[in-house]
Amino acid sequence: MEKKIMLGNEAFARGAFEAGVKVISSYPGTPSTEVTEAAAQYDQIHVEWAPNEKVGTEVAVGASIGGARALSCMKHVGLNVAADPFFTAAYTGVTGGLVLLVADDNGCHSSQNEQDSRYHGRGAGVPVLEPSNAQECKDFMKYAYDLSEKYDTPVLMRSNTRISHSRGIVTVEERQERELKPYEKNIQKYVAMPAMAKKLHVAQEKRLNQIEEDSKDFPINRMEINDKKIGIITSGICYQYVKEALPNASVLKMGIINPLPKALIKEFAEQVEEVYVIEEGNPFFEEQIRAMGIPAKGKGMFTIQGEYSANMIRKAFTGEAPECVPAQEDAPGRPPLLCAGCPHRGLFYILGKLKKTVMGDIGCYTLGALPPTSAMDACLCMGASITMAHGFEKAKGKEAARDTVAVLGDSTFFHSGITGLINMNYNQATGTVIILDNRITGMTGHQDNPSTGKNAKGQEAPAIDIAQLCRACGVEHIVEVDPFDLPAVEKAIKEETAREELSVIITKRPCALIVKQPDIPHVITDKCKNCKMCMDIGCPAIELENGKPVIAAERCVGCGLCKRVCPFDAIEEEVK
Ligand SMILES: Cc1ncc(C[n+]2csc(CCOP(=O)(O)OP(=O)(O)O)c2C)c(N)n1
Repeated sequence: MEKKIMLGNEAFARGAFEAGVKVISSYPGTPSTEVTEAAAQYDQIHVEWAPNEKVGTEVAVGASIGGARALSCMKHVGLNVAADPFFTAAYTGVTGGLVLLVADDNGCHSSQNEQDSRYHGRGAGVPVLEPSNAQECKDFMKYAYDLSEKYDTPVLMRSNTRISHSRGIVTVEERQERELKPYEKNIQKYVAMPAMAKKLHVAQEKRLNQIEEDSKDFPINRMEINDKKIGIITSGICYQYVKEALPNASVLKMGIINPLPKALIKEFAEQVEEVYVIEEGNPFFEEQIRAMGIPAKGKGMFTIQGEYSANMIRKAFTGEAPECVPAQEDAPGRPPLLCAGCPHRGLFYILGKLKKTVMGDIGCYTLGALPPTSAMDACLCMGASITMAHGFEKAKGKEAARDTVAVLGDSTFFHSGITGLINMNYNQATGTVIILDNRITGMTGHQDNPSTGKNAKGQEAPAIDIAQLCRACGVEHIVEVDPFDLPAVEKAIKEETAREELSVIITKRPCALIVKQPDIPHVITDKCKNCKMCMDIGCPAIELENGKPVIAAERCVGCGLCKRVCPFDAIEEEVK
């Protein structure tokens, strides 16, 4: 058997491959994205990017009804978007095995919150599995499909940033090809209307109870009895921290985390003197274990915030922790910035200059909120820019809201912006929506989307024309501009926000990382009056040297935006 070093997410994909999965439909979201990207390398699997997580989940449900093993992957907040099909699929159950993979982000490395998906699994009443290393990512995936088919239920596979993004040695095996399970019409099972749903709910509760009872024998749980003074109940990445910090402690490592393997927990608690629960996030295990009458300690010692570490656990138990090398105190702060050459920069420069109120959204462009452009007022969740701008207008009245615009990216528009735009048209809004079409899903690492002309496997696909789509949503006034053509951007914003009707501005320029600029760096000449206007665009290639701006040639991609904002023609292309 071959061994490979794999990222947790690659191992999940390998597990799906070996389990004979046929259909994967996902929406990107850090830290889950690479599962779908890695799976797209396998010819035997149909892999697609869906426009959002609800669509991806429903495609997977359809594939499962059709008899195939299916998967949908998403980040934690994506599960909110998919919650509607997810909660009811938990009633209907499956034909082919169905797994939803959700990756949490403890520590908010790349997310707007630290939402704990375990509650969704419990709320929906489905089994939740949580691996603790790359090998388990692969093995648990295969186990999840067996569970799904055995108990007729979707399974939630829970990961997080550390599990998804760390590498480990994985033993790979052959794919087990699976015949499609025959489709049989069964409206009692698949038509979730009230009369059926009541019965389905009863069946769902029964199977969950059965899973709980059987879970004491699941090989994915492990009891390690060592020193009996300290007994730790844990799962996932925290297991690794515990083993490093307290190698002599007794540990119950749970692989299934909903329903909790209660019989094992009881058996473990009886064997150790003190029970501790170590889990990142909320006291999900602790509260349930305490409700079993076990006086477990947990959040009294540990925070619900951020990520844990071996050091933090060692310190909590022994009062001591090895010295960490402190961060260099005088190291300069490095706030995140739009890339050099990013097309979004031109738009935010003008929005800042015009002092617009900007209802923002999630994508690379959220960085427009930070200095020096400081051109964003709110950012909530994907698609919310359009709907927040609409609510703002309805609250304040059309005149007072005239200086307000919504700003969102192309992928975000497809994800959940379209319905907001339809709502604006239907409810007679007069505002302006700006769609930043950089022809890619930039923030999550360049996934294709319905307007890029390519599918998840990199093959040609139909490309939706965003302007036509907006027109079909009822918008009559649509302007397309190059975001680096600053006078045109300014004109469009002024004219469209002055309008009495709803309008859309589409800024069109590909992401600087997909279309290489000519690569001719710019230089600042003697004509420079040190007005520092070029610093206002926040380009990472422009810095101050002895109080004067200079362009760092190694970072400059030659986009020329600085040249366009310089009032003294002091920026020129470098002649080599
Ligand atoms: C519900 C949800 N799903 C996924 C994500 C992850 N995510 C953040 S922004 C984004 C898309 C960004 O692409 P786009 O709108 O095209 O803007 P760009 O980054 O290219 O500027 C994604 C997928 C998220 N934050 N929330």
